[in-house]
Amino acid sequence: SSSTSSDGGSGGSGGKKLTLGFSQVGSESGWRSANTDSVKSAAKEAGYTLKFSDAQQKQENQISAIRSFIAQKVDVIAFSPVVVTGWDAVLKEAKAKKIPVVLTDRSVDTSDPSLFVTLVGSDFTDEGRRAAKILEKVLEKAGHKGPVKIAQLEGTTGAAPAIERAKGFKEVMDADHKDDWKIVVSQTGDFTRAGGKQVMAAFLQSNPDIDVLFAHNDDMGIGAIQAIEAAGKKPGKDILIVTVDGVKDGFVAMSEGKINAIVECNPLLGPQLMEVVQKVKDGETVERWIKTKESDFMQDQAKEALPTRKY
Ligand code: GZL
Repeated sequence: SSSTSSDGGSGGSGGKKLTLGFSQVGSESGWRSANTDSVKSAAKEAGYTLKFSDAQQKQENQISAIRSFIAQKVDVIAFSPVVVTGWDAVLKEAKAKKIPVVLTDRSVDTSDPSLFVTLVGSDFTDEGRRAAKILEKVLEKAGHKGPVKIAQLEGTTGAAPAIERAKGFKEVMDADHKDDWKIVVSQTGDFTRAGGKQVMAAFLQSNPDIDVLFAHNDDMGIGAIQAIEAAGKKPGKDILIVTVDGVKDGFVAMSEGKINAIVECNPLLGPQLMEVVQKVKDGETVERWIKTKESDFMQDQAKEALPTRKY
């Protein structure tokens, strides 16, 4: 079953401490661990009582965690939905008990927009576009001429970042690279290192002449690097690699020349989340989408950036 923990805040500004129920996707990647740390430390800092549940990437665990937060009458429920569909019923139960819901990181597809107040998170479609744009720079720097055969390691099937990163990347491909870029193979690696390694090994069997790997997160890219090296090829040279996230291990791989560029996806959502949770509890209106700030990095920026990376 999923693990649930709760730690009392360090005493808020008088009055009843705000209690926040948070359902986290799991602990599948370096990004997720950094996101969890940010949520927990920001809740402590804000003096909130945090009830935290790790769903181990299973939607049913998130749904039962949300149900238990409702039963415990928490003030606000926040969660990062592992996939975009299947939330209406449980969110309607929260609405019936007048418990506001805040989404962080990933969004949901719902016919009833009143089921959540706001999303604190990145624009994944834009991350996909940025990945394609930075790939143009990587190809130019590598002096690549002619057609480009691309392998894509997709995130968790049905998850917003997987759907939207693929969509944004394809938008740029269709607009600017109809004649020279082709995604020859694409499959989910479930955002994990093991998944990236396993699927990349299979890609190399069926498509030994891949020029580029676009991985939806650093962890799958790092797993893929192991498979590429096992196949006797040089990651970052024989196969150019672009990933998303910007976790420390991604920057290390980039400083070693094994990843060519990284599109940052900021996991440090804790402070923004706590700020919006207080406003929501106080009945203030908040923006529908509170976007995180993030940038992109080429390989030659890795060494200099590493010491100041916060996650
Ligand atoms: C993106 C987040 C994704 C990361 C992965 O905001 O949902 O999930 O890109 C993580 O590393 O597993």
